[in-house]
Amino acid sequence: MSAPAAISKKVDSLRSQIRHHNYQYHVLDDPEIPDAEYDRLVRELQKLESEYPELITQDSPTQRVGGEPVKSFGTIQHLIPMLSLENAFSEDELRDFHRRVTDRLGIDKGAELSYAAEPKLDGAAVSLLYQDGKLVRGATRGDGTTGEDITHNVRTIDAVPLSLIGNDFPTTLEVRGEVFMPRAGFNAFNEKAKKNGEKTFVNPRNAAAGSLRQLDPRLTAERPLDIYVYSVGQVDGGVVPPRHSEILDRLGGWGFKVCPERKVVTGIDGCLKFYSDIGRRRDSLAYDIDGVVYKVNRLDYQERLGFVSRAPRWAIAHKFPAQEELTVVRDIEFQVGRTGAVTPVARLEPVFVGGVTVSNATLHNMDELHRKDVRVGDTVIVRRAGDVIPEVVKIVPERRPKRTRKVGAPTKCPVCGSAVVREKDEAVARCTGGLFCAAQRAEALKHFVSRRAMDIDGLGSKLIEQLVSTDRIRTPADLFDLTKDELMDLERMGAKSAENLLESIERSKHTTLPRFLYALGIREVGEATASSLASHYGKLVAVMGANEAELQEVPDVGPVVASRVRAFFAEIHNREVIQRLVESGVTWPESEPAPKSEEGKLHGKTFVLTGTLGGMSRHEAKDRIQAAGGKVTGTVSKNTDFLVAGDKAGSKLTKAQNLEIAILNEVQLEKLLSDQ
Ligand code: 5U1
Repeated sequence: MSAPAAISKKVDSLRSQIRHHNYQYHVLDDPEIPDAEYDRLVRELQKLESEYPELITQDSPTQRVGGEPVKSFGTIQHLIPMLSLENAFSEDELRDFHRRVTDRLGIDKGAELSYAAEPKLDGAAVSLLYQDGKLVRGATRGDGTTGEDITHNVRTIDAVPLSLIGNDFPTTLEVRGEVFMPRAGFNAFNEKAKKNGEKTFVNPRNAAAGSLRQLDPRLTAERPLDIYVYSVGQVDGGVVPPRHSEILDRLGGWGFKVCPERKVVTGIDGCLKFYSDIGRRRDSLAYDIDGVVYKVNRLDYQERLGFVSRAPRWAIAHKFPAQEELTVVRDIEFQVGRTGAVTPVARLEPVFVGGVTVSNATLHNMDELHRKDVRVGDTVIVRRAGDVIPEVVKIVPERRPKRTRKVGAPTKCPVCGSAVVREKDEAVARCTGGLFCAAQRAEALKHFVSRRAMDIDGLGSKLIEQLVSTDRIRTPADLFDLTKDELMDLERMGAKSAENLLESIERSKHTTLPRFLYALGIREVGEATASSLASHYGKLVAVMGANEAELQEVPDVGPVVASRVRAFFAEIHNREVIQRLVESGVTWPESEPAPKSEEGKLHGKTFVLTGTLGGMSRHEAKDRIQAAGGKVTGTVSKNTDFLVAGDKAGSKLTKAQNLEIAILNEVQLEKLLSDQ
């Protein structure tokens, strides 16, 4: 018995709704409905499909997950070879590339040549083949000519469309791109694997490649994979536009996810600017990249340029300095931090990585040291990504020498000799010396004077260590009693530097409450929390007097933070230090406490934040809106009152314009907040 026509129609309608919401959520990052509503649609479709299995189709959104494991990977021949890219490791190499391109094309106006530029993701290259708009095959790059059939796995990636949107796509369309694991997903995945005693991945690239090479698609489905497509391969029964950038736009319209950072740039100057812009933002992107790619934008030019062996002459990858290198562990020592955390640190043969020379790398904690089995003498992979502290990723077992030395957990603090204890359920061991420990005192001071805290210029680590080890400074309050003569007694400190430092200490006395709270170094209180506390309470005495339940009324303050704040101010010693700081002249403007949410002027108003705000972080903006009684959500809808749009605002801005929602820039938001 076949399904009634009404059921078949309902199934079609549910599928197109689910596809639409999938696209909004996974591709545009702009969900229109809550997750629960989406789940309801999927469940309804699943129910109908189980009642009428004859209606199940391969491209139904229910068919992503749950396929049977395959016994082995089939091999496939790529219809058109999957090429690799030539690399440029320097500006000179990029200029050579540009010169070769313009010479071959015979154009002397190289300055006006357009390139399609985008980040080069650190993932796994794949080919996706669509027939009549349906995904029929997914393959790895392999050696470029022959790849592995991973259709069962690519189908599980939510951002891979199973069927395309619209009706103007070619009958045969092969699309190429990079499957990657966003950093947040990678970290969460590894955390979970660690907890369960399972194997972790070394980096997001290995995680993506490893996930695609699973025989069981149910395992791949559990991995937080994503994709950006970057080119087309075989195209039959249809046409694509004459510029690479337009092809990417078209792919976006058919339902593929294309990198939002892509841009058309002009000439070598445009390329270099793109490289430095992306390089600057590299650490704030949600995924790992290892450079940027430029492609001559006009396809007729690409055709004229052709190929050399396996790489096109019309494209190049401009690489960032490597973030991982090999080196040898000379020793393993223990460092004591501001909160007493005792961290194993590998002392390394100096190595140039991530743009600087690295000779120390963290091993995080003893569990990590044991898990990675790092020993003195081992060759290790060191990673330095952006401003993040360099870390030992893993050892290279094949290079382990016959004689290595294992290092055990210290029972006494290497600096003050106090006991080192590890609380139950804590990964880190801590020195119990508190402010008796010179290392903890020095680290607390370094934090206190740091740029985003009290911002005292000219007081570097070496000076602080001298001041602490000679006992001239025991608490931050002692800083404000320093004299010029005392400073001039220190190594490498002349009269002029001493004067400058005293001036800088004097200047720092005029600060703000968020900075002061942050500078105190309360555990779990970072800049955002300090800001929240300051805007909620307005005055320091109010923060100091709040109990744990009251503290939890502050946006983003949960039980752990509340108990840390309470414990800090309950400590008589800390109150004395604060008292002395205030007596020394440290001061900040205080304000009235923020109104309770039902009293705030923004009460009842819903905001959505999008794009990059220049003067304040999104987090800070959110805290301040909430402190004024407003609500901040992630989705633009007819219930939104204001969209705050920063730089590079994307689809949320368009949607807000379509819904005629009031749009504020940062200055207007600031005004709205300060009028409260
Ligand atoms: N972003 C990007 N990555 N990537 C890798 N574009 C790009 N293009 C590639 C490769 C291998 O090859 C082109 C020749 C299509």
